[in-house]
Amino acid sequence: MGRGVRSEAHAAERGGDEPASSEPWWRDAVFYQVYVQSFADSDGDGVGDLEGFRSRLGYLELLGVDALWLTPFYRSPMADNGYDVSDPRDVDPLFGDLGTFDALLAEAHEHGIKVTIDLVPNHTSDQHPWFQAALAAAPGSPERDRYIFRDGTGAQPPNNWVSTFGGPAWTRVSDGQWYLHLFGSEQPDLNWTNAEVREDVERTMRFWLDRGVDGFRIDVAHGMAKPDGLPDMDPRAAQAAGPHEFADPRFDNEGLADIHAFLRSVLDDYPGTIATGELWTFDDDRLASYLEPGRLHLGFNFRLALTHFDADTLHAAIDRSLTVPQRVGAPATWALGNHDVWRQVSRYGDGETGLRRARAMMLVELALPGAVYLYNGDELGLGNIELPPGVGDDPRAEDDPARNRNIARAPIPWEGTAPPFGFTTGQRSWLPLPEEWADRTVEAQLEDPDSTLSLYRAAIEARHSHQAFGGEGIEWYGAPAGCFAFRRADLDQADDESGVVCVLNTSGSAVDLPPGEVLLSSAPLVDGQLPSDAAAWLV
Ligand code: TEU
Repeated sequence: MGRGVRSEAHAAERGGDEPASSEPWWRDAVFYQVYVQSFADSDGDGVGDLEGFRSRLGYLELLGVDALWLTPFYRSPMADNGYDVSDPRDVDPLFGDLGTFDALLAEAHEHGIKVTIDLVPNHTSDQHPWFQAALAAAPGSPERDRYIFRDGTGAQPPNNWVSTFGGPAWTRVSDGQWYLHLFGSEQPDLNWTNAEVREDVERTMRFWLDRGVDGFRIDVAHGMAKPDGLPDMDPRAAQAAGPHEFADPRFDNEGLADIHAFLRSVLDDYPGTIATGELWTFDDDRLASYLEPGRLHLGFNFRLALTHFDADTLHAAIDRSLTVPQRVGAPATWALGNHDVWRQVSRYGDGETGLRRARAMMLVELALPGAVYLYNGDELGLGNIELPPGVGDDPRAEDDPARNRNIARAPIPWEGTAPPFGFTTGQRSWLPLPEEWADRTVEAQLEDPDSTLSLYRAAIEARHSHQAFGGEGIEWYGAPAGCFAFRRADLDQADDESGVVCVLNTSGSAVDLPPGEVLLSSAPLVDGQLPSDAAAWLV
């Protein structure tokens, strides 16, 4: 059954007279992030590819997701797993070709699944023809103006900015000038005040939109604009964990409003397509400004992912994440993780405890109004992996192995009893799959009603079919210490006492549940009580 059919049914269940099309699909969609090199490998080289992914589309329909986000599969020297793009309008041979992409796009649409892809407009690869031309050209040339080249002071770079991967954000070229890179030195930042940069990004967007994609996830959407004069940063900002507590002129600059409006204007030529900004922005006003009408549709932010498993702090984080976008008429966007942060199972304590908490948080996340992003493997309850020395190097971990993001990017275990669990027909996968994942494979979980995969499927299904998920509000209930409870319902209908109540227990002991029938619970009830590290939905 196509998604369109289902959303009509959904609207009818809500009792609205509005046709289903009046609510844009993305406002409450469940997105699924496919980390392409880790999803499914069709050619045995140990790296996931577009054909492998296409062959597994049925799984995503079974899971019930509405839309996909594919991480970069463009031509790239792979210095940063494809976020260093040398040709944004072609498929890297590692992943297939344009024909494979077109086939998978058509097939995803046949399954009723929307497809969004990554757009990397902040920087290119150092192997991009533009950057090669810039290196060959003289200081002050039009070729250099597409990037951010500056003179330093003696042997000192132009300012004190550091790369988010560590070390200076400037690299010196042979004639003495420096170029800026907020990420690796293989990822020179583009100059967004240069008209050619805009034209080229527009060309890239239209290239993929004309092929039929449903939108983009905008990489580093808080970073494309740089402030005049490139003032120094507060060095403490580099160490700040998550929230930007110190002055950081590298990000969140004024010029972004115009850039976001420009991206939006291109998308507006393709009705129904969207831009989701990757926003490491923790200032509420600024985050809201990015989502004003005429700017980005959705703001993928990290507040929920960076909040630890504690009912009170989660309650506050949810309130903020909900109200900030709603101020400007945008839906909230929820994510517990992605390919840049630790797997939630590992963040919440690893082992059985980590898994229990991750399952509970999934029920919380899917009960919330707005768009939800899931990251491939979360539905299998995967945690971080250990990397043997020399395997899976990450440019972010050059100075500090603890910052390696590849521990959260292991391939998907599909079937069988030993690695590589059907991920590849070859012997080796680009990152190892742990032996212990024999009970985490798709095959092992699919028919098991108690599995994490079954819980995800049931939650996504209920989110799509239950009328309580129609509204955009939540109402908090009183709850015992260490717990919270909210009712998800259409709050516009004042007398509506229906709805789904979501209860989370982060306390150390079991608690009584409010009245109602248990629709789903992340762990079995114990004598009718919700155990610790668990959540439940009641109707
Ligand atoms: O990530 C950007 C990013 O996550 C950050 O480094 C962020 O700017 C910083 O932590 C703020 O504190 C995206 C991709 O998701 C990532 O995989 C890429 O490596 C990066 O862009 C470069 O393209």
